Amino acid sequence: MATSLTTLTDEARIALDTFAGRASSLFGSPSIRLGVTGLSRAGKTVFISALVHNLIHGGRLPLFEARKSGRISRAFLEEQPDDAVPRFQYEDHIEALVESRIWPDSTRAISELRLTIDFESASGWGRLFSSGRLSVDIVDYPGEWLLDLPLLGKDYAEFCADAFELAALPVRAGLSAEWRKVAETIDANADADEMTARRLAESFTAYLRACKLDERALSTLPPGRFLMPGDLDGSPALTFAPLPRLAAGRARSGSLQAMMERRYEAYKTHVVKPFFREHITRLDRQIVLVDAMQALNAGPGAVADLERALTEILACFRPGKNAFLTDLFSRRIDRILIAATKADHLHHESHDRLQAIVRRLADRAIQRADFSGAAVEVLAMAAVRATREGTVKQGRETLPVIIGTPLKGETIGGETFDGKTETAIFPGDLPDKIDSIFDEGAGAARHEESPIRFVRFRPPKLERDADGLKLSLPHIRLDRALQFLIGDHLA
Ligand SMILES: Nc1nc2c(ncn2[C@@H]2O[C@H](COP(=O)(O)OP(=O)(O)OP(=O)(O)O)[C@@H](O)[C@H]2O)c(=O)[nH]1
Ligand SMILES: [Mg+2]
Repeated sequence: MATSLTTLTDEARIALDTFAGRASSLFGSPSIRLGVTGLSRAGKTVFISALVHNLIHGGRLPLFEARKSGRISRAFLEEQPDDAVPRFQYEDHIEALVESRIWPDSTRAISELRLTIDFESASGWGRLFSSGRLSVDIVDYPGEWLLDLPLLGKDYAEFCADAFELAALPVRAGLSAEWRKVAETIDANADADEMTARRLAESFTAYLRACKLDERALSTLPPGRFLMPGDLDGSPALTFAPLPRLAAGRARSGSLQAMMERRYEAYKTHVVKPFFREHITRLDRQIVLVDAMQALNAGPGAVADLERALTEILACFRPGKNAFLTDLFSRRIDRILIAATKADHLHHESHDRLQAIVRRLADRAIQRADFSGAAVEVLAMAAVRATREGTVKQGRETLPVIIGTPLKGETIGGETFDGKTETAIFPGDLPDKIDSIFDEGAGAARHEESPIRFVRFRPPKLERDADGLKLSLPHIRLDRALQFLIGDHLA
């Protein structure tokens, strides 16, 4: 009874929200909500900062038509529509990137920004009818939270089965051994006990954390709040874990299984669903950022895991398949850009290969999700270009290199960098036969020699123009991304 009541109020609220959204676009300036989607460390915060900076500061955007043809008169930040959501700290992020040349911290909570663009329509017809103003609302959030969306379609028993199946994979077996050992000793039908629940949740969280470390770079790690709890740390809704050998049918009242099941459902109701409802279902356009470089660097097991996470997450954006989710969508996403970020880690000769790899990664997800009616494009890009290109002569050979300042503590072939010295690095080539990258059997347990040499660079030192003003942040194909995501609204 209680659950059906929540559902009812949920839906009533969404209907109201949608009405309010339409009304404001009838009477105010038109607005679109751009979803910046991506797992943790994919580059969401950097992408949003660079996008806004380039629009506000007249960045070089030759492939963004409205800018190229000089039709944008002004781009500026405006008050955001949702009063209860913190503002995206744009100025702080830019200060960090441009002045201190450090990357922003991992995002711990949700935030929002409204960017408004004044433009002149390209056609006389459009000039007559369009207000010449478009507001773009962008939301930033911790990537881990995205991992929770697939849980909405799973009950506790399915969550447990999936968790144990994943944990037994070669790439995870070692990392999960301790948690599984603890879990094996537990009788799901025993009396509920807080200390047991805590011990299991802690051990399960430790396993998820180990999977996330750089050298493993695994992606499918729900529940997301176990890794990024925000203000829910230690609450009952976060103190649960998968149990082995569940009782068939209904769990005995008062048992550990009943307790875990209730908490799992509470997590979905109070944590996942509000996030999904308030932020995901209201999107018009979406960019999905994928850090393929990190997964490639860690080996085929990590690549397969990234593909799994993407497929499950994109399925949640699919209209029409899952009735429960579809009902929640108030709008329809009509364009989706899947973008391989951090392409500045590779020489441009490899950009097409990176794009092909991400296309292949997303392929199954796109097919399974069946985004009927939505245009989907794939792109290799860098929101902030931290390197430039050059060549180095080695004997008779001329090697293409990338030049940048590796972050302090990064290593390559035994050399450790100090965070100050500019260095030329031969990044290696991505293989032209991409099948080997996806062959999980090949090097799953131990990671194989990676085809690329991957180091993180500091954000770039900005050039100054003749007047001594700093130019805007350099990028790779950010303009193409912009054209696809909002270009048609500025036509
Ligand atoms: N070279 C380069 N590095 C990037 C770029 N974008 C992101 N990075 C790197 O990736 C890291 C993560 O980027 P963020 O934008 O913080 O990622 P996020 O998706 O917001 O991550 P969470 O907030 O943890 O979900 C940064 O600290 C940089 O090291 C890029 O365009 N070029
Ligand atoms: Mg972030």
